[in-house]
Amino acid sequence: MKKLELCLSTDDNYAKYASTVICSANCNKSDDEELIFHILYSNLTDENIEKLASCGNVIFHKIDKAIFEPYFNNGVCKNVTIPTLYRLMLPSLLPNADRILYLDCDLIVLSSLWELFNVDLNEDQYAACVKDLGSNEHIKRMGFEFSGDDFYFNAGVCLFNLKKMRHENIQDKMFDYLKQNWQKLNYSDQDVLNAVLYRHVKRMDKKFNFITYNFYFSNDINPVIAHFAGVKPWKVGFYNVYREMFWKYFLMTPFKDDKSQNMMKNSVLFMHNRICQILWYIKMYPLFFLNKSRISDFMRIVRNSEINP
Ligand SMILES: [Mn+2]
Repeated sequence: MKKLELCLSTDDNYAKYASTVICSANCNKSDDEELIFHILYSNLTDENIEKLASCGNVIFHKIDKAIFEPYFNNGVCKNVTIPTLYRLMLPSLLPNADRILYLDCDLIVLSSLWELFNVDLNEDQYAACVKDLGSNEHIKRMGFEFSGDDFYFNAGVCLFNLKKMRHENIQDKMFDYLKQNWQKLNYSDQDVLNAVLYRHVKRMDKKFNFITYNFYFSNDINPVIAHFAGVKPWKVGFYNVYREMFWKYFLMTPFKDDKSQNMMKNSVLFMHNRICQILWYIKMYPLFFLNKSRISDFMRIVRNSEINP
């Protein structure tokens, strides 16, 4: 049995989406894989804990929110909620784990994670991640020196080499950086991780952290992880074809009944949404109907979103 240790951070608002990540990963893992989910939280209701626990092999780690509260004054750590910062504590929190795969709660897992989890890391690599959109702008903004293949990564999917991070006290370095720079960080802990791990990260293929917005600009992508960075599939006006794929997995969770926005159950809204997705695609890529491979990609995702009764 291959054992994979994964980590999510959540609060009550995101519990249903954390649950969607877990159910999608369990649904698409290989038979010889065992997934263990570490959940970092500071506040979860008993009901949400019970629901999350029922999704699979889940271990809960309660974090003292007060550790991070000083960095949230004046809304400076904007765009994120406090739980995303809990991952900075992973090296000390999981002293027995050599590596862990951190996943955001705004994504779905579409096939086995083993290739990512088990990737070879060099002596000097603390993590394995996917280059972010606008990597060069991020590097400029952060004031990093740049040469060759250096990149700023998207921290929504991170394989952390915890053993090496512990060995070199990376957790202390990240907290030092956070303490000194929190007032000027645009992307909070993602900036912290990039600043401390820069040039010590293995660059992974974008299929391991496929930003769904990229769908309009890519051919033949078969993501292992589809990441809804930016606009979320549970928001009105999200017209990406991966939306129904998200709802397919959401409906496998114990939260399936508490979502009034669920358009999968309303055929008029469902059709409206599909038409908007095509119109939006044409807006982003006017040659859509002239490109057979784009159409077949689109149809493949539509087919894979079907819910088996
Ligand atoms: Mn995200």
